[in-house]
Amino acid sequence: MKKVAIVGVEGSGKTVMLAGLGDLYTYPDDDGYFLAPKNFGTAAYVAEKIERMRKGEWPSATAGDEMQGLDWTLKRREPGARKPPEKVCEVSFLDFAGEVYRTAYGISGASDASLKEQAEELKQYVCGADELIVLINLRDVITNGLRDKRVQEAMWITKSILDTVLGNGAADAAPRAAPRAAIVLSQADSYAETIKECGSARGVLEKYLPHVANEYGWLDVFAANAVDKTDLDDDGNVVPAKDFTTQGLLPILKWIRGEKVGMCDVPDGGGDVTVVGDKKGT
Ligand SMILES: Nc1nc2c(ncn2[C@@H]2O[C@H](COP(=O)(O)OP(=O)(O)OP(=O)(O)O)[C@@H](O)[C@H]2O)c(=O)[nH]1
Ligand SMILES: [Mg+2]
Repeated sequence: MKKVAIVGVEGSGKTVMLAGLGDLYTYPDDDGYFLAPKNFGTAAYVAEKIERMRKGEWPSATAGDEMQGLDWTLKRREPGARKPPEKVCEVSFLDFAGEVYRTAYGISGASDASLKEQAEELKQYVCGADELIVLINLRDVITNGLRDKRVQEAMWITKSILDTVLGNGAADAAPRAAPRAAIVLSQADSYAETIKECGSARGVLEKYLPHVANEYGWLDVFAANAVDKTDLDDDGNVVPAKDFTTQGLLPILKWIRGEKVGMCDVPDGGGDVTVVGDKKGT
């Protein structure tokens, strides 16, 4: 079983992304890959969240005591072949509250015992993961700037988890081989123009988070978005458009399959900007 840890602070987009992945890969992609849920819990999680989004509502923020394991089998169906799909690997994810992540890797400890327990569980999950995807919602950085306290803390947590899992000299560094890791700029539809201006996801990281780019720019860096189309509701809030697709998550499973995504290897950030949909209220 390949364990993939997708981590990010509150509101970085974990829940929407995981539901979107399940939805996107219900049907085989161009290469025939799809995700078959291994249990009812996983299938129900995806169905409930996606149904809500189709009605123009985002899923609720994940509660502090809510930890949901999601298990899929990645399969490949050869188009037109009259034989069962080939099983590629099993993939498991964990959805959890960003608050737990903040407690596990942030600057302040938890006074709450159950939060502490959850944070330990998360650390163990991350420690045992084969692959790590760190979500950064750059919209907050672009909008509020690096002086914003929450932005600063989010970046500190990002550094802390990467140092821990990659074993950058920290005392509690992972005692085993470092997992494969990627930085994914989440909700990229909402700052697609900026990514285009900067030429690539790596370029936007270099511009807005130069210290993260300096230390971790050697990792795979790419952009993804769980919805490609949004609307404004009566109160002016951005909500998923009824006909949204989750195509903007294609790079994630590609990366998990071990393929190159976008222009990850181009140091000067050449052309391929893999952001699907870039308009609000369309
Ligand atoms: N435009 C756009 N907005 C998104 C996308 N994904 C998430 N959002 C927005 O970000 C909010 C938070 O997303 P969640 O998936 O709930 O975030 P989370 O990381 O699970 O947050 P916690 O459960 O609090 O840790 C959503 O309610 C949406 O407003 C996306 O792909 N595009
Ligand atoms: Mg959540």
